[in-house]
Amino acid sequence: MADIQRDNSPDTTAVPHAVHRGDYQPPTFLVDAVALHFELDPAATLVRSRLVMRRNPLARESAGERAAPLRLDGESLTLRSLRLDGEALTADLYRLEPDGALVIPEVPDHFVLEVEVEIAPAANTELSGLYTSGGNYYTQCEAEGFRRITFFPDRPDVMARFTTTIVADRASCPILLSNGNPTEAGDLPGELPGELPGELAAGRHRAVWVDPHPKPCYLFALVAGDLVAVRGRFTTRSGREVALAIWVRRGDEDRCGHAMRSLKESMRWDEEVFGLEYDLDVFNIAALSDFNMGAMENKGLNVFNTKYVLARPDTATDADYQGIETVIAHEYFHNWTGNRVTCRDWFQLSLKEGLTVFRDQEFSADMGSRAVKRLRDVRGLRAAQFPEDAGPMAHPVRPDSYIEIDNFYTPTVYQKGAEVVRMMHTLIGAPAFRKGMDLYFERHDNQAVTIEDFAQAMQDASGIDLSHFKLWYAQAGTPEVTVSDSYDPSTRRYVLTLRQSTPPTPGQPVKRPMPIPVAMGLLDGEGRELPLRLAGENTTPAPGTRVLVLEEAEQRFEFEAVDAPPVPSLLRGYSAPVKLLGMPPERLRFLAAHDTDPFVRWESGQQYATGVMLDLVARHQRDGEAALAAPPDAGLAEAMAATLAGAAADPAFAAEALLLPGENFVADQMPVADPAAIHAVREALRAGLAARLAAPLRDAYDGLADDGPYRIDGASIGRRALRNACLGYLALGPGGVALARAQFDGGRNMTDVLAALAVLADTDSPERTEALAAFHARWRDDPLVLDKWFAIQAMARRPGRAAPDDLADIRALYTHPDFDIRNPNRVRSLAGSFAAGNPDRFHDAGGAGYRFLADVVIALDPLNGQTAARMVTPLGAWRRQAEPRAALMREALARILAVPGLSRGTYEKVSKALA
Ligand code: B3K
Ligand code: ZN
Repeated sequence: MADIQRDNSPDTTAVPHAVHRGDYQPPTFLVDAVALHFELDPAATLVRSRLVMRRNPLARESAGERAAPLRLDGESLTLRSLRLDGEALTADLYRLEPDGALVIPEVPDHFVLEVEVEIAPAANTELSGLYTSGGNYYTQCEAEGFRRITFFPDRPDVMARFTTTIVADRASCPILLSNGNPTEAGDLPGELPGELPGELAAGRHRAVWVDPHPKPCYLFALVAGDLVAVRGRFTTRSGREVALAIWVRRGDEDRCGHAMRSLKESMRWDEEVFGLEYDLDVFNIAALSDFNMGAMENKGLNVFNTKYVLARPDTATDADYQGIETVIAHEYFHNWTGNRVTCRDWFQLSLKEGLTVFRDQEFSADMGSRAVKRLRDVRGLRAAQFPEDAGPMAHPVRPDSYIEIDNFYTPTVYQKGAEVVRMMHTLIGAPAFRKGMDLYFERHDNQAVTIEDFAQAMQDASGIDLSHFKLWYAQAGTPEVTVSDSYDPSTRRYVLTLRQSTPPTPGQPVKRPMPIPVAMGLLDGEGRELPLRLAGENTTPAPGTRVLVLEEAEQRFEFEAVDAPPVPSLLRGYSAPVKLLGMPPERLRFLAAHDTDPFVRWESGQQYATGVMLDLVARHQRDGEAALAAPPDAGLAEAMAATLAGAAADPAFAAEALLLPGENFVADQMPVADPAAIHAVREALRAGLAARLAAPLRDAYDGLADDGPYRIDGASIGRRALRNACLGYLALGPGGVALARAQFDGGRNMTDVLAALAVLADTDSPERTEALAAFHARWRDDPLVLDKWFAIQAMARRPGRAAPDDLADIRALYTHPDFDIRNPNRVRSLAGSFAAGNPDRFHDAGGAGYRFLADVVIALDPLNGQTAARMVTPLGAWRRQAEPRAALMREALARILAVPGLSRGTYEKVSKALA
């Protein structure tokens, strides 16, 4: 072995540079097989790798040029030894680059490279690569974490077969997991094909895992430690027996039932809907509490944030249960959309993420209420993706460049990406979409491909030209569709005119018209569907929904044989991720009451309420508090009363319809936001509605009381949601605090307890103090529940209390003994919930909210750049605020940017926000 010991920590003084999509080159070298050997130790883990490599025949090397050198990515690795075809390499035969890469100038066309590195998992606070959490070992490699484990071509288009040997202390690490199938385990050292010889110390044991499926290194995983399994079985429809296991810390076994059920349902659903079966003998899920995101789809060994695994009625809300179902499904579905067929490069990220979100949305829709699922997904899109599209980080679903790829796991790539897939599904129809999926797997199994390849499969399977449609992947920004229409009773002709435009975004000043599928129907004055026939069509008019495609900047759609003046119902099911403008309030009210499409019913009610709120904000800006004294808008109050009266038919839907649009959503509809006025208006409107509807709200609340056993089915969830929506209003009236307190004390599940606590937290009462203290005392040792305690207080806004006092209380949570900046869930609970969920206090005109967020980012960045960068987002929206807020937000950003050695991700977010 060469006597070398070199550290390649990244050079933090270099100015980060951007990677461009157009610069893609195929890999110079391929890895056919990799054998990894880990000797686990918290301070000094040895990683030996044996790579069977060859030059890529497809790599471009211009004639006459010398054969390209071998370049392997690496970061924060200590190189111990290096052998090429069995020969130790002396220091003059390789070099370590400033970015951490290992370069070997001279290599043959085929060779075996053996590398030994040392890493320090316990010191890894970035939670990327191999790290420890609670004494156990976990990995996270997507997007570029594998290079923090060993030297490797860390890019998704290098797919290799992995064999992994893990050696560890048996007492502290009884469980050793990796990708693929387990082959051997035991105390004794042994020689396996492809494995490096190693000395095994006493008390240590080992396990060998073989993954038969070639995969990119971002899907590598290792989990080791003292874990217990909750087990299950699944038989695939072709008869493969799969052993399922969810690995958690001792004591959490009774919280895994819902995750296990969700997993089995996902496996069944993917077989039934897409014909996709699981392809290994085991499927493992490991859950831990220190995790940068929700979960990770590593082949055969998914790693999960405990938030998306652990649930018991007394610890988890209905929303948590639904989140678990969705995320378990999402990661499982990646086994085909992401793992078997993966991305050629990270610009194609939405190839796997948009498609897999679409799949998990469809799964959840099939498991519960399709209508409620859809409107919630749309609300999520508008809460996160629309602001992104309107802000400094706006980017196409397939971005053109990035500085830090971790910054591009965005609502645009995920949620808007899913909407783009959904539009294809709408345009070509479900049967052709299924054929397109089959063709995609037939063509590309075990390949790393592009978004074009996916669209091509859909085009070839459907015969529908999607070339214009692909603009959705390239053009950023949210299109705005304006509607106008006219009806001529003498000719019975109805003309619908739709216009579209997309605002400019950074780097894309001029936009082209997009192909926008508009699912629509026409209603007569009684709310009946009118038969539809476009001029020139030779068909019998048929009632119901049809899809128009708006492709030009402006298009007329002329309908014939329309017997009555119609009301158009547009974007049914939210058929495209656009903003619809130009619907007058009386039509919105009509549609909210009568449309046959539940999405349009909900949406029209929300748009109507938004209009009412925007009017009130304008009046508040003009007349001050006096504007709020008037009783609530009669149309809104009547709509709410009607919702309550008909709530029994669909409580979950009624609960959604009762909620007023959120403050951030209303702010997004204004050219310049006014957070304080929006908050005042929304609260006044809520109080007015609560007073006006006190009796029916109370009747509904009492009527929904449930003494039966806790159930997590759709009907029970809907009833709890409706009851808690009523509580939100009742709390504002006389006796409201006592009602919430009683629910808090008597609540038999976390959904009801937390809803009551949230209500109390927004009051200035002794009940608030007592309830928060009681909650803390009961749950102080339960991290996931304690996260809720932090979040509720971070989002609290007490009427009549001075802003500095509220902000001081929130800031005090940062120094609370239970706050831990190293735990991303805790950081998100406090700082993330505050910035996104408490707009009035975050946008405090004194700037204290901005300063707090900047302080968190600055403290977190050196420990965990990825999570720090995510926290920057709310500050980037300064252009949407008036002075003095805009200047104070810029000041907070500038203070972050001035910190030396900023992580690449935080640097990118902050510098783009200030550009
Ligand atoms: N693919 C992962 C996300 C990885 C994020 C890396 N910064 C989880 C998912 O989307 O399923
Ligand atoms: Zn995903």
